[in-house]
Amino acid sequence: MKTILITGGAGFIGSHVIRRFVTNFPNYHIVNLDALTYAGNLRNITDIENSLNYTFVKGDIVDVQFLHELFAHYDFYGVIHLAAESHVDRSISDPLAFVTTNVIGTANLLEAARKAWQKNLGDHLFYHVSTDEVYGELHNPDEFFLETTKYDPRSPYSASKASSDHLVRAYHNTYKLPIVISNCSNNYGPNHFPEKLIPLMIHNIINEKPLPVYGKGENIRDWLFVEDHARAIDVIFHKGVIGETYNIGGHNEWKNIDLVLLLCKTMDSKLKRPNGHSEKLIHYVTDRAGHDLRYAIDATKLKTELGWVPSLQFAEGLARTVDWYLNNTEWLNNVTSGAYQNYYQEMYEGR
Ligand code: NAD
Ligand code: TDX
Repeated sequence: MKTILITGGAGFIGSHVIRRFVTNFPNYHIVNLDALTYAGNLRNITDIENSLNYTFVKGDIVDVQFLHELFAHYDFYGVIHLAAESHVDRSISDPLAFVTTNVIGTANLLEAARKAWQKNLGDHLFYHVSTDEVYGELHNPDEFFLETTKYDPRSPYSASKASSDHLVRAYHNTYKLPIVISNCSNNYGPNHFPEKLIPLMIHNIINEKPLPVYGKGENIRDWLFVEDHARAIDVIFHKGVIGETYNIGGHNEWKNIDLVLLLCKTMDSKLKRPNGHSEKLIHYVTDRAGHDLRYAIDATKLKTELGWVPSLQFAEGLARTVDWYLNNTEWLNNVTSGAYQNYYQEMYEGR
């Protein structure tokens, strides 16, 4: 039985990765390491929490001593590293938290793996999950991010993720640590914390609150259903070539304002509100500092080399997402009470 460490498994994407691995691979023992920050929520994975091949460990990747002890206790075959501070706006107000978790935390994890695996390094795998934001922003509509695109991170979040990618590659080059990296576009789906565009808009539409669109709403993102990302991670973990990087994306670009309008329309119909009702809530607010214009991934390498393509059309994915939030009001109320209220006020009031 192989034991695999998944970090950040109580978060948005991590919860889908945990569910997929615990369910599909009964011969793996999955250890979920998560610090349960504001973004970590064990309610995301209640359905698998009693599985025999699953263990949850509460812990912080910033604590290197703790990591050494964890690696001494479990004989990990591999690591899938998702734990991170993940929200660009928070990285603008508190950049050091991003350096601490995303840079130092990743360095600690690499060091714990290198030390624990030194006798048979080649028999292990360190999979680092990263973002398309490391490549910077695009202006020309014909341009896409390739695995060979030069890094040009422009926010504290993307700079911290880029640094962590560089550290992972440095451990491969210097110590021969077997690694793979993937850089994915914007995810959406169930369990998405309502600080991010889609769940924030869904939450505000439900509550008939203003819908804060940054700038003119012309920035473009490429959206991928989170279960498709989890499947890509599965494919890359099992079939990816050591030392390689794979881009993951949905080929599904949306201007923010068009996406918000689509959400308004979808939700008006689901909530049996008159057509155009939620659209009136749209409120253009001061732009995000350094707001990247467009991200767009070319995922040809993953398709041709490992056979992965997105499975879900956006209309279906978005309908499933909206239904999930409408059917999980307790989850939504739970994560939007308390500290979220202060966050929301600081981020949006008077903007
Ligand atoms: P998230 O914020 O929803 O979850 C992050 C998880 O990491 C939480 O459960 C949190 O408790 C945990 N965590 C944070 N700091 C920790 C620490 N110091 N020690 C241990 N655990 C800690 O993030 P997400 O959106 O699920 O993103 C997961 C990963 O995927 C991140 O590395 C992110 O950069 C990357 N990514 C995200 C997207 C996206 O669209 N959300 C796209 C591409 C890549
Ligand atoms: O209230 C909002 N209004 C708004 O117009 C919010 C929260 C966002 N936006 C805009 C900013 C972006 O152009 O919507 C777009 C998407 O914003 P986010 O959901 O915050 O995502 P983004 O900044 O694109 O980053 C996401 O994708 C890449 C994730 O948060 C990252 O973790 C991931 O790496």
